[in-house]
Amino acid sequence: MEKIIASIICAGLIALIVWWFFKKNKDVTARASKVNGVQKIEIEANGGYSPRVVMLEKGVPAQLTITRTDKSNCLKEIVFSDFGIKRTLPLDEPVEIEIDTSKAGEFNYACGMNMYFGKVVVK
Ligand SMILES: [Cu+2]
Repeated sequence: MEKIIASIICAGLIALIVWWFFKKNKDVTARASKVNGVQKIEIEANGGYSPRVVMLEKGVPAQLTITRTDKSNCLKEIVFSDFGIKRTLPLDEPVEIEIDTSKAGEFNYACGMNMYFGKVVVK
């Protein structure tokens, strides 16, 4: 009897870990969706970036819409150093940023203080 109970608890724990991992993973990486030939994706800046990693298709125009909902000033600026982009994110106001997808690669972005990071992957 004890063994059965132990097995059930064990299976439950594994299910919980798997569920948590997938849930978390889903929040971290997202693929942009195409609207009229433009890849679009929304990113929320709140204690970090969500999704943190954005997958883009090479050669298709891309636009990120970033909204800062975090009242702290840490995420006030966003910097895409590879693209020479530095933008201010006003609180609760969506800011559109065009990303050059002509070259494949992984391009990091960060808050103005280099504390929070995200990544754009062009494939
Ligand atoms: Cu910061």
